[in-house]
Amino acid sequence: MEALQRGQFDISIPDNLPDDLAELGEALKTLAAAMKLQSDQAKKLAEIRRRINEGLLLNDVLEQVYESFFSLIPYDRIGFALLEKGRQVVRAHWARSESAYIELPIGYSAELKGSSLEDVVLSRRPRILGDLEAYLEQHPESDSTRRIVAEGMRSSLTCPLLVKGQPVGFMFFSSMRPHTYTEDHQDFFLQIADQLALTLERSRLYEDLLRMTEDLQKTKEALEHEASRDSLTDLWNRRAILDLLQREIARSSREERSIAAVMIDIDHFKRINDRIGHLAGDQVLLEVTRRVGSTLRSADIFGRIGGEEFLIILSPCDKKTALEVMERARCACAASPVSIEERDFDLTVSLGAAVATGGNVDLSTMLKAADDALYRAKNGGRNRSEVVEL
Ligand code: GH3
Ligand code: MG
Ligand code: MG
Repeated sequence: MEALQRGQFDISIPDNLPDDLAELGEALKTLAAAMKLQSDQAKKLAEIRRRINEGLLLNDVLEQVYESFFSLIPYDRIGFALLEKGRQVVRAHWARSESAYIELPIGYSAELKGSSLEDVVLSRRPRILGDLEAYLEQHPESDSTRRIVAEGMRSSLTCPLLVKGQPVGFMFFSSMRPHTYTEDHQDFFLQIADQLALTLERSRLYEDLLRMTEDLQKTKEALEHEASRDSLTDLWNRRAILDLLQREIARSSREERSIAAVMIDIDHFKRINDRIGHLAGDQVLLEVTRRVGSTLRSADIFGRIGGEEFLIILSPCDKKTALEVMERARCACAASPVSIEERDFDLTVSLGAAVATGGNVDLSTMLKAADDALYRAKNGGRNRSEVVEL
């Protein structure tokens, strides 16, 4: 009795006791065996509770279920399905099986109404099917049973998952042997059902939240992209490129680096527009974007500040480098005519740059200087590069 109180269930009874004491001894041994079974099951349940509680992601929780339930409920396959669309549809969400193939795949869905699962929902009790082949003969319309039988399963225990009394889904235990499940298995499941349902629901909500956060992030990035990009060329738009220039000016004066702002303007663009129309003019703008872009490095910042005017920010960049970059861009544009609707058009651009090497410049000084340089390039005959040093 003392040993039993200490939780030691392997008790020994001395031999050669008087009959009545020997009878009591046998009774104590039976009691000890029953207590040991109960204690083992309580430990296993506690272990399962601990393990399913650890998972935050649905799949982790389900993996834990697959790994740990076996000690209490035998199975060759576990499936998990969620009720969707106002509880009208059951959708297979997860499955693990010892069988070589899965006939009832994840994503498989069926109407709850009229299915045998509806009874499980209504009774709110786990249901045992001891012989799935016999069940299929009686219910040939049950597609899910047909699939499970094709996977080699012969008996099943279907458990409803309830949160605050409302069904949220099902856990399916299946065995390759018929008549695997008993009332004990039903009872084991019921002991853990509430917590399991809550944990699964919690992780499902958590995953919904993760997905929503991800979607929001993507929408935010798309909006930011849209707000800062030029819709025709996908270059930085006027607002963005001027913001970037402001930031780069501040940074270069902090780090005592040189910086160049290069303005590019297409020569006689009005003529192109007048001759071939506005839409074809847009093609020319795209061609200039491609040609100039192909001469730049990834660190160079390229934007469109107006109709046929572009801006490039280079940093660090002295006068010599600025001129090299400008000439490369100019030559790329003038290299060959642009052909639109089977007609060739000569394409040239004029470039004007402001280069600041000593710091202490501001945005408007820089833009004004670049504009002056561009004006000189136009006046000097176009298809030229001019640089103003600040
Ligand atoms: P230059 O710069 O050599 O002095 O002559 P230009 O003809 O290019 O100069 P101007 O700035 O007078 O004309 C620019 C023209 O660009 C005016 C307008 O018709 C056209 N333009 C402005 N924005 C767009 C646009 O988004 N698409 C098209 N197709 N044309 C545009
Ligand atoms: Mg212009
Ligand atoms: Mg122009």
